[in-house]
Amino acid sequence: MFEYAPAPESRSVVDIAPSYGLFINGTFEAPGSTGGVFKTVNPATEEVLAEVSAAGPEDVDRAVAAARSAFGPWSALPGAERAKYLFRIARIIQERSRELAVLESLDNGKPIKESRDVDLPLVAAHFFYYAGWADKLEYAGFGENPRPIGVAAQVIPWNFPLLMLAWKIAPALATGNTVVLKPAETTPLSALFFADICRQADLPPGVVNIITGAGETGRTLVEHPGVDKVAFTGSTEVGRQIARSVAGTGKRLTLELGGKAANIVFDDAPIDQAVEGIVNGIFFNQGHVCCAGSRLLVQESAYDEVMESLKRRMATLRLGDPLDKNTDIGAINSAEQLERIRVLTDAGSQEGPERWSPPCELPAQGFWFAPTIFTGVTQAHRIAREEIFGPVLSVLTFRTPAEAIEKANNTPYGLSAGIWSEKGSLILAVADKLRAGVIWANTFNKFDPTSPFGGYKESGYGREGGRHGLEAYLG
Ligand code: TXE
Repeated sequence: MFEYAPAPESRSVVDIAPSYGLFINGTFEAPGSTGGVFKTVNPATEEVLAEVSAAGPEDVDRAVAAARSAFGPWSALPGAERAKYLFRIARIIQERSRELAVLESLDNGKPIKESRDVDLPLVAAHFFYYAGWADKLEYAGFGENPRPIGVAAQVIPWNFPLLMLAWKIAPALATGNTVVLKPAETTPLSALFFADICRQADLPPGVVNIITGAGETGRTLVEHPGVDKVAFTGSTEVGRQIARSVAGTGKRLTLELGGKAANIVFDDAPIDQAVEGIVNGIFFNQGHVCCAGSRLLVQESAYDEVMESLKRRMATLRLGDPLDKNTDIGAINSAEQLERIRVLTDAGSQEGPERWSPPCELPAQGFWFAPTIFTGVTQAHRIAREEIFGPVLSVLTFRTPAEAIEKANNTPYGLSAGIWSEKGSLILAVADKLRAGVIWANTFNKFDPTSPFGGYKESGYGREGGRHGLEAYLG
């Protein structure tokens, strides 16, 4: 696992200040008397990266008021003018992508090759894509004079900090809404750098406000009476709380919550390709992915071949320094998340399934978890039912397509699924019966700004991405 160690990407390309304020009405401000401060750390080293402000109720009031004042003029701008700002933001993101990729890997723990080659290109692509919509809304079937909703409260998680921000802010701005966004408390830095990009792009003050803080700040924001629309990505538990608090207020709500996706491999699938898809499906971003292929369903007749090839491939994965360009598996984002993974994997070991990891030495400092598979898993086991959100794969088997469908759908979630087969007719027939918002065929974890993304059941409701992503921001 550690046979080769090239020079890491230099962290000197990013200049992190010792402390950050809240970005309200176009300027960084210290929190008021109800706020505070907290530290954000590099999960690979536990080194403190910066001190960040925790917005209190007064700060939330100011941010919502700033977004409200900016809403009138911003929504009155011709779409082509709003597009210019979004194009400008997209170009600045491209120009600063090396710096932002290093920052994201430092604050989140993800491998630099993922932040550099996946996150950042997709972040820019979302701004370009929605910039292109801003002056075409009346042609998209939303009515002759599509109306923005108003002030959007957006609360995002830590697994794709800048990409989740792009998913939320780009369509909101394209449609003429203004925004107060709260990043996750373990990954606030890239959102604060994005605030600086808004200034660089001369975005009018108040159109985007970034307030940092923990769950309490998020709760205060989504419950604020000055908010017209709430967009949340995070845990199902918090999603439920938000749905309850928003009920009856007239606020519009979209929720993107957890998942327990099935990656279904039929015996006629090209096995090498399928194994790449299985590895990418669960080990990409340390498995901190809501649509991760965390349940592998293998047809019994292909089981031995798939497992042998999968273990061989897993033994080549390199775990370590997120800034090393050859790292495949970085750090777990926080001590809390590591503990959640440990609790569920301990339960897995105790319940009977067999546990396997390739030989792997974990760094002494920081939060780490070796890539792990459990075989002999049944649907009754906790590791087959609960979202682990880590580099842990539960392997189940099936004999017939009907059994694969039954097992894939046997989950309270419904966000994504993957199907591997040479037969197009089989893929279509199975896909038709899966209750999942996104279904990949002979690939996994493919994202594109033009495609809608969202779930069924406890995975939430509403769609982000594509034309559908605009609907959520039009009244
Ligand atoms: O999520 P939280 P956590 C799942 C995953 C993970 C588990 C817990 O299974 O192990 O959730 O992660 C803010 N009102 N997902 O604890 O708490 C919080 O500050 C308003 C899947 O990190 O939901 C952060 O900004 N906001 C998921 C954001 O919500 C509140 C991604 C997410 O944090 C709040 C993340 C409240 N009452 C975790 N409480 C996915 N769908 O991708 C917290 N927050």
